[in-house]
Amino acid sequence: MTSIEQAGEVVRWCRQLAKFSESRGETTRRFLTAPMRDVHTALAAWMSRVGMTVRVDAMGNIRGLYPPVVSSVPAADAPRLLIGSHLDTVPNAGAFDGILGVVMGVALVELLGDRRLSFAIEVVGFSDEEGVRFGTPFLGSLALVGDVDPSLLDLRDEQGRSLRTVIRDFGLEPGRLPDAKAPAGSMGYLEFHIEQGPVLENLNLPLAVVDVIAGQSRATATFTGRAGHAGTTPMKLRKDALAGAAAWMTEVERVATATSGLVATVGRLEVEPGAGNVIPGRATVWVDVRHPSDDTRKAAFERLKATATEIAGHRGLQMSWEPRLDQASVSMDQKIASMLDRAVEQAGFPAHRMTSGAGHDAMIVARRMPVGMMFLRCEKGISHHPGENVREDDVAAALEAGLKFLDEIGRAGRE
Ligand code: HGY
Ligand code: MN
Ligand code: MN
Repeated sequence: MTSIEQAGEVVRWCRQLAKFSESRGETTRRFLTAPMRDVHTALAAWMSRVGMTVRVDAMGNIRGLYPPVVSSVPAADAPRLLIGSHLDTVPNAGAFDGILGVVMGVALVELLGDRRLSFAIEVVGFSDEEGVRFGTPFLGSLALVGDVDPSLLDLRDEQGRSLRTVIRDFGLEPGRLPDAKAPAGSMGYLEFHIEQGPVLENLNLPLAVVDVIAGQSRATATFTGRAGHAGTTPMKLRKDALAGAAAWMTEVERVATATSGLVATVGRLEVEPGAGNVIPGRATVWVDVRHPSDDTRKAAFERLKATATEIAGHRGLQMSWEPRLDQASVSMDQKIASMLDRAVEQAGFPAHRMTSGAGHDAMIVARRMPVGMMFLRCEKGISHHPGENVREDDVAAALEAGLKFLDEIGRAGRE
């Protein structure tokens, strides 16, 4: 099979797996929901067909282990390269964010044919990177690196079900989470991912090698006032929680626009009681702040928290702030990045380095092993949207570069 033929298969697989969704007619697949089991079943069959042993670990990550041949030790003990990304999606997502990186791993192994490696490959499909169901991202990769704080198991989803219960209801055992850890001494982790932005398309390049993944801070700010009758309450006697939240959201945008390289987003807002003729008594705002420099990000985040307190104070509202993520910016392993540069050039394409504004599982996996990321151009930079799309020739380029990378890291392992 040629890379371009396999690229067609990769795109077909991604579009097929995108149909496994919590809602018909769109792609929404949160952590350990029913469609996640369908994805496991479909991927497990393909993984087995290409010679992998497959398991689903206690956090719901699918793990396909492809043994080396040139090795005197069993596959489980052989040096291991991990290739993966996430299986979960945001609501009404596209067909490539996350899942492309998992499908690429299996497709690469299948492309090896009878070429055998001196190391094992483990393809990992993480169960949760987006953090949509429990409000805390990276649950899958945290399990892989052994950093699942027991308190996480008490997190509750919108239906009030704990993470512990959801894991058990999926047929998995939280007590087995330690078995999810990647073996010490793993050679490294490679994540293929769509760029999710317009840079490669503007440069007319198919691929990029990531050098830094920007850090991110997330929190919820809850403004509490007093619900009241929309028709009988004079404006100056109101304690309108949503009006306060709206004033703050305008500040979030103003601060981000005024700070070079900073992005800040309010992507979710909950208003109570939520009737058009009732003055909102409570408004909860989800904020996401990112910057490649941790100092700049943290300073902006603290400033936005202080502004929320000020605005609430001027309006006679209460404001409670719940931090949800403080993820430092993560540099990719420079040895792996250089191997990826060479692999891209050997595949016939210019090597291009760039920063990732999006967060990825590689940020977490980097705690335990060297990590690298390869970006693929995505059409108009669209992502977190059903319009997400990749070109088959770019996927073929990534497969070619991926095969060259396997040669590179194999040589490095023998030196
Ligand atoms: O939000 C992100 O950066 C990623 O898509 N989870
Ligand atoms: Mn995403
Ligand atoms: Mn992603």
